[in-house]
Amino acid sequence: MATKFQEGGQLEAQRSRLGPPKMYKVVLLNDDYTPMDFVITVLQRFFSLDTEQATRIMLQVHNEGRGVCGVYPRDIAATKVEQVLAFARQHQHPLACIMEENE
Ligand code: TYC
Repeated sequence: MATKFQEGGQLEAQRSRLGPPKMYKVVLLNDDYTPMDFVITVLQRFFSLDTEQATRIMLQVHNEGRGVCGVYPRDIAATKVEQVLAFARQHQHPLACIMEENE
């Protein structure tokens, strides 16, 4: 316990000297096959968006090729990408989702 606490304290001190942690955008990409309703469901389920926000982002992806679902610390962004891809594969849709550094 004592060791863990010390390690945690050192990591915390290092991070504050280096500034805030990097943040990552989770981005949905367009394709010709995934149904629009399914994309709206994904945005509601994994990004806690209401129907209006989810519809707006889905249409942006459909019309412009990509759209940002949210911006998160690295581990959370990576988990969201995995969850979206697993859910899409379960339903046999080719939906693509990536993360990229938020500059
Ligand atoms: N282009 C798809 C269609 O016409 C809809 C779609 C929207 C697919 C967003 C993927 O990330 C996406 N059914």
